[in-house]
Amino acid sequence: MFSKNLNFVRRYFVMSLQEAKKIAARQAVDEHVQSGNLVGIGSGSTVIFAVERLAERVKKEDLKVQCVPTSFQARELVIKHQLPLTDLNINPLLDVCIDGADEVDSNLNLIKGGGGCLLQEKIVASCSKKLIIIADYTKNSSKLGDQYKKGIPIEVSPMVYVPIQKKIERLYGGKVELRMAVMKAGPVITDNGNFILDWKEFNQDHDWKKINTDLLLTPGIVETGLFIGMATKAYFGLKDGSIKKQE
Ligand code: ABF
Repeated sequence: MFSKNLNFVRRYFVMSLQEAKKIAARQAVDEHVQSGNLVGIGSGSTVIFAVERLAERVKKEDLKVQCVPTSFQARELVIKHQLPLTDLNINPLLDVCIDGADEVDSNLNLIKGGGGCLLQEKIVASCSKKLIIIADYTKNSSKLGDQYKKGIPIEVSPMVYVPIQKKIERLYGGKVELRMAVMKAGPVITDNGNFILDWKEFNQDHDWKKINTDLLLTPGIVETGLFIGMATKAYFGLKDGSIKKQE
């Protein structure tokens, strides 16, 4: 009986979370993508709904778009939906990038990279006129670290991950862990052949802009999952089926 109830609660929660992602994604695509646009395609589960909506509009409205993916997953998604692919060397400035996030604070600062695609995500976002974030209600927080407990992802060169781990812990505190693959078979390797460190239990009152700049000056740190001052607007699907917009 207890496990039946638990399953019901779990199913309801999962479904409503999926629904929350879906409504945010569809609304963002409808409000920010126009025919002729070059669109950056983020990674993660929420972006799947955005690409589905794009494909739907291409069929229904004869919308013309070209897409730049931020990961292998995003590229596969674009191909599956038969959307035209392009890249930043052909089209260096995109109209909009639509992407998910692990956490969004009240100043629209983000933690991204839970899926390990932070480098490409930041590159594509930095080449876009607008970065539109789509997420469910669990991603909305007041301070970075309030919601997302898996840490701030930092992509590093494999040859220097231990010195970087130690340096971050010494300078800023917290715990820095090497991200391992499922069953701890070995470290996660990014699409760019690097490792990922997850910086956990950090002080939430850091000056994130400064920390991000300092980290990026460290040889061996390729990119951080701190997206500071980059997002234009965020769409959060809420439990009651409404959407919260933040800009
Ligand atoms: C990527 O996917 C990220 O940077 C973030 O880690 C994640 C969000 O995933 P989801 O949409 O599945 O919550 O965009």
